[in-house]
Amino acid sequence: MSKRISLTQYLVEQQRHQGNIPGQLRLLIEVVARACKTIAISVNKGALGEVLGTAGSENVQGEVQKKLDIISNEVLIEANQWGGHLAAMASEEMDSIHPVPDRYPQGEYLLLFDPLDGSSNIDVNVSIGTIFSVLRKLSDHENITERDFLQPGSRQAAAGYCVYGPQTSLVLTVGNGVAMFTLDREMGSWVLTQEQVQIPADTKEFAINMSNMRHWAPPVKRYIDECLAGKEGPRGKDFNMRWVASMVADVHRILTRGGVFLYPWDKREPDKPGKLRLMYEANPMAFIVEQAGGAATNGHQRIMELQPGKLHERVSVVLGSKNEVERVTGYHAQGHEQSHAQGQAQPQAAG
Ligand code: P6P
Repeated sequence: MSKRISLTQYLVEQQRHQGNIPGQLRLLIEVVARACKTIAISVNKGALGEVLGTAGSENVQGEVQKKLDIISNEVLIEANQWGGHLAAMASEEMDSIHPVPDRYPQGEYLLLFDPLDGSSNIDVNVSIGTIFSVLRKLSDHENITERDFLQPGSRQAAAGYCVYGPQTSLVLTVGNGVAMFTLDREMGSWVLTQEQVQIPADTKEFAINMSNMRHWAPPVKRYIDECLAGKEGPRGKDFNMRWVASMVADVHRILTRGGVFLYPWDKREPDKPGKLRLMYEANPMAFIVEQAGGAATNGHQRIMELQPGKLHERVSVVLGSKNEVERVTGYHAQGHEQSHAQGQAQPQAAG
């Protein structure tokens, strides 16, 4: 068996060769990775651990919280607040930011996370995951506010996710490519299983919730119709479809074998640019996908260029194999030109 490289050794060697993982960032990543192992233990217990079902509360998004949503959120808060590497945290499950308590030293980083993405899959034993994004604290004042978090995704220092599936996998980027680690449950350690992950530029597989088809904007409808037309259609090839309804699982498949993932604006709630959240779902996944040679836009521009206005704002997402993302984005641009020429309003792009 080839020499096993642990997460710690990977991070130390990245720092030695690339100098892009200062001590506080290495501690942050290792603490989050350890927290994901704790979450995995609860997830894997299922019905035996009395962790299934709803918690009888709603989150800031107005979504029913599952017991594991709250457990995962608390695990990440508890694990990260004492180490001196963070100034504050933000979570899908918390209305406002969580500054590090005064009894602990304040660090240089801000951590954002969706503690358990794909909650609707928990009770039916389908893969779910944790998504995290790391920003640097820009101001030197002590009292961190929501404004300190409102940085474009291009400023992320690191991003990653953990998928709790048949294997428990940790995927990480610090801006020098994408690495994958698999949890060795016997040893309780993360083992490097792939480095410099690359997403194929082309694909024959798309991921979208087809039940929303009648609500899509024309460019999305055109793209999917052409995929469905297969060999006889303008694409000249047949396509396959997948939709796990856990972004982490769909993104992990795309990182592993290519594909394009779409959660676009639709007219069910026209004031919302999309369902997914910019700061702790779209931005970290966009960083990872771009670092793996893929692309990530909101249909109009790079997700990582968007200037956030609110902590929990939503965004349209098109990400994955570069040539497919560019095709979808191109259809939006053509649609915009046509609508502009006809003087019609275009669906919201972001915000
Ligand atoms: P729908 C999970 O709730 C999530 O935020 C993403 O992980 C997933 O891609 C999407 O929503 C699924 O949404 O509308 O298909 O249930």
